Amino acid sequence: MPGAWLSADQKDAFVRDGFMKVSGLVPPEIVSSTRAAVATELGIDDADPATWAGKPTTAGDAWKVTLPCWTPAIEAAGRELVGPHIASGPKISPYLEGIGADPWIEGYIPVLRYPDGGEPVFGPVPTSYHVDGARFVTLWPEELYLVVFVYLVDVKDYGGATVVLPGSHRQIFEHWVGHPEAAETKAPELAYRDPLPVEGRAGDVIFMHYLCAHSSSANHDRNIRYGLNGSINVDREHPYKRRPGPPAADWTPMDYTLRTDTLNG
Ligand SMILES: O=C(O)CCC(=O)C(=O)O
Repeated sequence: MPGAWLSADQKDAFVRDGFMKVSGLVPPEIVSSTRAAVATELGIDDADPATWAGKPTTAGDAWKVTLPCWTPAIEAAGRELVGPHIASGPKISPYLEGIGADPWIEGYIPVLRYPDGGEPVFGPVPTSYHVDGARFVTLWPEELYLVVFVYLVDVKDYGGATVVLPGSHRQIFEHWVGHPEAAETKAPELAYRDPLPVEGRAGDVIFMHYLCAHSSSANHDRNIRYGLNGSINVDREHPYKRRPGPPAADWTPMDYTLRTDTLNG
């Protein structure tokens, strides 16, 4: 049923802030079995820090155990943000491509933040932010629509939360629209709103606009922050169509974020 997964407030938040968090898209038993499967793949015992030493932060090889977390509800919620046409099946992981591995994956790349020690307080505030882009960063959505980041454990603001710059998607769009060749992974230096560490519960899903600047952050909790990085991609058979002029009744939240009628000049 259209509109079944996201509230009007969540869609408004996506348009305004460039990200929002949704609960209930992945069944709890799948969240915990996937966390356990990622740990097993990496030879990690959550109760034994000695087994964490030397383990990767970005665990590309472990993508195979993540597919159960790619649920129909996640795709349905994604369609509510970008419209009916999204890519299905295997996707190219820019991360795996970048390290010269077989880049085709289904599901997600696990991203772990190991405890850094220190007081249970958020900080240091990241100083460098990026947009994921896919294989190349583009002003208009050519490959990537949404970053889909799933927490597999409860995450406090100080516990390795993903940090976003609210509103950056629109600022970056406006900044690059006059010179799209400038688009790159590193977020441009602009007067952003304050960085926001996104707290969440196990199973929460953060949907980020493809131009939403974000960063990882230090983990001052005692447990490993398990996250999954996936994406909703453009269906090549149905490329994104730009929407000129003022909003129309059939505009998606994504269309609103890319409106051009309010641009200065
Ligand atoms: O680990 C995180 O919280 C964010 C990771 C990140 O920046 C990314 O996956 O692009």
